[in-house]
Amino acid sequence: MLTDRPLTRYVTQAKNEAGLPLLKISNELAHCEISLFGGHVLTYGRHGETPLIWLSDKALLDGSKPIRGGIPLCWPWFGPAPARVGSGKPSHGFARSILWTLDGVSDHEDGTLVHLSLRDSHATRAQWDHAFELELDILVGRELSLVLTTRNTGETPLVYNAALHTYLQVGAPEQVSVIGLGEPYLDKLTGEAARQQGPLPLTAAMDRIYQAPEAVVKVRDGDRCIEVVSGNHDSVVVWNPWQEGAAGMADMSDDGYRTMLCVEAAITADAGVIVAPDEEHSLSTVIL
Ligand code: TA6
Repeated sequence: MLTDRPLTRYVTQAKNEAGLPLLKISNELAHCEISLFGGHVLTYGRHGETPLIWLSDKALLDGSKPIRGGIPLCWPWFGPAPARVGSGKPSHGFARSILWTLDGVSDHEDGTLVHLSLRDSHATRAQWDHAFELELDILVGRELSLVLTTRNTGETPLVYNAALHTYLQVGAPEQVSVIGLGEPYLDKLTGEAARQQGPLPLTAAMDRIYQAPEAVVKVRDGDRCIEVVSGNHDSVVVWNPWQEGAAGMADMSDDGYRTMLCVEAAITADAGVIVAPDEEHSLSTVIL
C-alpha cells in the first residue's frame, strides 16, 4: 500500500509505484520533489512559474539505474573512474545510484531545508575503499540551493571529483544562450582545448568543461534568465546530447534534448580535491 506521511506542514514522505522513497515539498515559495535514491532533486519550480529543473518523461524511477534529469550527484568521481580508483566502476561514481538517509527536514521563512546523508558501507567500499560521510543540504525556497559536503572520516587523505549535474528546463534551443562561462574549455566531443568567444548558443550537441567560469552563469531562455551560482568548484560543465544523443538513450524522448540543458557546478581537474582526515570540503550550487 502506498502511504503518504506528513513530516512537516509543507513536506510529505511518499513512495512511488515502484516503491522509491520520495519527499514532496510544496511550501509558500516553491515546490520540489526529492528521491532518496541518489539523494536526487527530481523537480523544482516557483509556484505559477515555468519549472527550472527538467526531468525526463522517460526517466526510470525504480532504483534500477541513475535517474535521467533533475540533479544527479556525480561523486566521488566525474565521468569514467580515474586510474586511481580502478576499472569496471560506474560512470559518475555511485552516489547517484544508492539510497541516502533522510536526517532531517524543517520549514523556515526562506524555505524548507532538507538534510540527507550517506556513509561508507560494504557496498561503497567495494567501489571505492574510503571512509567518508557525505551530506547534502537542500534549501527549497525562492531559490534552490544545494550544498554537498564531503567529510573524510578515515585515516588517510581522500581525493574526489564531483558534479551537481543540474538539468535545467528550457523552452527551445533556438531561444537559449549562455553567458558567464569564461573562455577556456575542454571540448569533450573533440578532446581539444578551445576558447569561448561571446555567449554560447545552443545549436548542436555539446559536452564541454569550462575551466575558468564566472561565479554566476546565466542561461537566457527567451524572456527569462536562469542563474546558476556555483561554489568551491573548479569548472562548469555544459552538456546537451542533441538529437543523435537523445535517440541513443532509452530514458530520454527523441525530442527531450530540446527542452533541457545541463549546467553543472563541478570538480573535474585530474588532481581532484584532497580532503585530509577529519576535514571536509563543500561543493555548492544555487539555481534561481
Ligand atoms: O556532464 C556531461 C556528461 O558527463 C556527458 O559526458 C554525458 O555522458 C552526460 O554527463 C550524461 O551521463 P550519464 O552517465 O548520466 O548518461
